[in-house]
Amino acid sequence: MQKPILIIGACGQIGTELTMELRNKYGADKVIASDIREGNDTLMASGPFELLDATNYAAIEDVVMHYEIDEVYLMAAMLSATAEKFPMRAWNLNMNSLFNVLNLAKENKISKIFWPSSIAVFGPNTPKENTAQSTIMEPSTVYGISKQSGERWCEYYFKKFGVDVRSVRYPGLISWKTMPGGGTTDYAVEIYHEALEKGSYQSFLDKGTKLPMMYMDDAIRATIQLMESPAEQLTVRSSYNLGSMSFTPDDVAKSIKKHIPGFEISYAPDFRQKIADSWPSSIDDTQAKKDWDWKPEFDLDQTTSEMLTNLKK
Ligand code: AKB
Repeated sequence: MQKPILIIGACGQIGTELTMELRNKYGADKVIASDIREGNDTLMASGPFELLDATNYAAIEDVVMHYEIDEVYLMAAMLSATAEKFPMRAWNLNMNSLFNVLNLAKENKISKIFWPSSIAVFGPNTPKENTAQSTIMEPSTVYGISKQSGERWCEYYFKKFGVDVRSVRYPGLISWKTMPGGGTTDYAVEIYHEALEKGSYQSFLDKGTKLPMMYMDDAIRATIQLMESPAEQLTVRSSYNLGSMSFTPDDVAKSIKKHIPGFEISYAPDFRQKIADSWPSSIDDTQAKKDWDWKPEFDLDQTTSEMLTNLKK
């Protein structure tokens, strides 16, 4: 029987869908959602919720003890674009929240952790195409530095203390249920909203900026699949490369035009262009495929069709 799960950062873009999917799978009362603020009505009505600051160790420990939590998914984080504006706040949130859950596991108060890393761990010196699991990293953003450090700490806690921590390097994630906030890949969600509302979109990334991306259903499936895999199959305890598709703003625009022929896109790159330019264009996820049978399902046209159909509703 599934033991109770705590999701920290349950009201964000990934947390919302992860919470709903885990509740469908294991039962609503087995999945405790928590965040610094309340989430949307559907999430709030779907099961137990706690207001929780991910940087407060004692508060997390109280919730863990109260609900007899066994697994924690730590989804709270400040993303790349916002982190450039508030470097110390980003470092504080992204690192201290991770230490809090790693230390809870070290003290045997929880037994398994999921922590998200990102393609932002790579930097301008990383080979851009088919970026390998292990390669030059040297991230040049505040967010990337925090994720790269987090990966090192995850592996350290696994090797030194036997902490069962699991992680994937998410690409940009596309979803219609909850908006992303503060990321460089957010254009790939905004574009669908504005295509329906205005018939046009001004992209903050340039026409040819190719980045690794993924539809949210694939991301949620990958996350749960990794968490359910037998520990002895996992050879990576920093974070797994996770691939799906790669596209440019121009590619999305062309895909949208198949549904909305009059759709128009224009380009006004801002400070996020430099962040995007430092990231890979495509990802080699051979290790995830080998270790836990990872297989993406959605390509760009399927994503476009899902996004437009569901947003229209
Ligand atoms: C961001 O754009 O900051 C995130 C990410 C790629 O981790 N979506």
